[in-house]
Amino acid sequence: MAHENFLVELRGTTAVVQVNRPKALNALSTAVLTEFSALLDELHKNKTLRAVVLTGAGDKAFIAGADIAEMSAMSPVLALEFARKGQGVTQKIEGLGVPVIAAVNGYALGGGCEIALACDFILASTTAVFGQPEVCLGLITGFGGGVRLAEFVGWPRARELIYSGRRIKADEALRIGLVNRVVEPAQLLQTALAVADEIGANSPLAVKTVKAVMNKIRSEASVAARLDAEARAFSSVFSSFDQREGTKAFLEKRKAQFKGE
Ligand code: DAK
Repeated sequence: MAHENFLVELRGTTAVVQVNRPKALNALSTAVLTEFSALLDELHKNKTLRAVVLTGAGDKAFIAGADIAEMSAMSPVLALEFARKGQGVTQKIEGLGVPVIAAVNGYALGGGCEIALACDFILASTTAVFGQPEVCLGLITGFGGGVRLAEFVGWPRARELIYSGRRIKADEALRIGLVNRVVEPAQLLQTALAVADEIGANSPLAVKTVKAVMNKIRSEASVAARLDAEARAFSSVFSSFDQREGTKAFLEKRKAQFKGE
């Protein structure tokens, strides 16, 4: 299948996918997102694949964000559709049966950073620049970036980056845990392919299963853990005097005499 905004190349068992819209620094328009979604469906069907490396064409940008020109004229209804389309792409990346490695070779801003965050992990070149500058444009993150950024760097750092819209370079991204490794630009693809080969040498079934289970645990654990913590806290008061006194007092239609124990 021919792609208008992507270059796709098979290197052994790894698909190297380049977002290729140089005139807009690979910004994500509706057309790019639609094509991206179809491309991920195609990759999903390829049973010989063991990994995907996602990068940007050219040496300037991974993805410079969602398409600002398109967003400038969007109604709230279209914005919702756009956000859903972008979220659909991030979910398909997470749902792919093989790991997706983001090889960030330049600007990864806004929606571009969010796409990198949806990948299994991020490798970066020394020229990479990350940021969530949506608030500088009167926007907010739309492709699930807030939550995923917090998973990578923790809530306080994510808040600071998202509220300030500040851009950070590769060395800071490495320090705060946003990226796993930083290499020279000329080494980036080669490094990503080497990691992909390492993964590809393992049981595809085991890798697929562990990717799925890690994503499942990640998305469910917070809710499950919260519910569990709540249930345990609820149960813990049942060994107290106050619980017995409070419920008893209600049934006896009198004011409870609590002891705080
Ligand atoms: N969209 C559209 N075009 C873009 C673009 C973008 N995000 N980024 C760059 N371009 C275009 C530029 O307009 C320019 O086009 P021409 O003027 O040549 O026609 C061309 O790419 C080259 O860019 P520059 O001339 O600006 O290149 P520089 O090297 O000087 O600067 C830069 C590179 C990356 C620093 C600069 O282009 C820049 O600041 N770009 C914008 C980066 C940015 O703010 N990205 C975040 C966008 S906001 C939501 C869904 C999604 C999102 C939000 C909400 N919902 C629906 C709820 C996501 C939002 C975002 O991603």
